[in-house]
Amino acid sequence: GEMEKVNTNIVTLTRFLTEEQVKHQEATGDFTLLCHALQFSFKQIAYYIRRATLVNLTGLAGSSNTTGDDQKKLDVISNDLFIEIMRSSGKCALVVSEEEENIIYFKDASDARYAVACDPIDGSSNLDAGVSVGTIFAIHKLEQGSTGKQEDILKPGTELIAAGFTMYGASAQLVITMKGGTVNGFTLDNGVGEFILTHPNMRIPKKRAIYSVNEGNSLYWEDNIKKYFNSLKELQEDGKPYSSRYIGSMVADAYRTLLYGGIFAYPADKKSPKGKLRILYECAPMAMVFENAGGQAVDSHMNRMMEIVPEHIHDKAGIFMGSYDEVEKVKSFCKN
Ligand code: AHM
Ligand code: MG
Repeated sequence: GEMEKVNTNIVTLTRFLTEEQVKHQEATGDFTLLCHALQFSFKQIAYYIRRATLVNLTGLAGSSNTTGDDQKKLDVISNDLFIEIMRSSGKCALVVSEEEENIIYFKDASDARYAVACDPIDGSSNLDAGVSVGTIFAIHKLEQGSTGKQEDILKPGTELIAAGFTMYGASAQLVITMKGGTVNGFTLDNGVGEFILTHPNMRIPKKRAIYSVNEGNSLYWEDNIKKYFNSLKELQEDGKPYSSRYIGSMVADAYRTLLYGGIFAYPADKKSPKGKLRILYECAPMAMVFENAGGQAVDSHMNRMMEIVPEHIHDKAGIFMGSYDEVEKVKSFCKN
């Protein structure tokens, strides 16, 4: 038979980053090296998640407790891996992690020019069931002359140099965007251990009748939020109500929303007046991805998420993000 046509012009994340670097004459290569370190941490985390599932199923773990505790350790392992990889990159002056109460400063990285915020495993309540989880990251540049201080990370999303996430699903999917740039998606080819560009220039559909929210919280929602979600359950112009999809892993819900369109929400409510999701390493980086893909992201006051300035590193916000038109719709209900 005819020889199968094989695509030999493959864009790996490494190639992609190198080509991006060449476009910026002032680039020193530091950012590229930081991204290399980042992608290595994602590969490591992906590997551990995959193994943990197996270890759990077969009871091969070194401890007697093969369920809860081992899985919980994944949070810790991923956090430790991430921090060590950032430290050893030499390009990162400080890290904020969901798993760490305080900022971690890397004093040895004296010429590091970046600060990274990260949720190493987001959606960890899903780990035991083998449901997709993810890592979210956000990269800031240090202020001129700074060797790393709190102000270098307590900045709004509009200041981000780059942001994105990796979803550990049937395959690991890495989505990255840079300031003023496009959104690009890469799939981890486990065979060669490389992230391959599979989703260049991702654009979120302008609208889609899918909503993603923990409806179990609706008792605590403000009235306008209730009205908005109730309106989605009525017949729309096409004669059908919206569909509901909720995984409970922000990265997985966001990734689906990015591809299919729709809206993802975690509103602030009477029980959690500041919302649940964290600004620095959950809301802002996701907002940057959604905006650069042509969508929108706002907080519970319908203010642009990218402009919210956190006071503390673990500050939270309500969030609505998704297709441009879907966010317009929630604004029409909730804007006062
Ligand atoms: P985590 O960082 O402790 O895993 O919590 C964040 C997760 C998000 O991934 C997800 O969107 C949300 O919490 C789900 O919360 P809930 O279980 O309240 O619906
Ligand atoms: Mg989280």
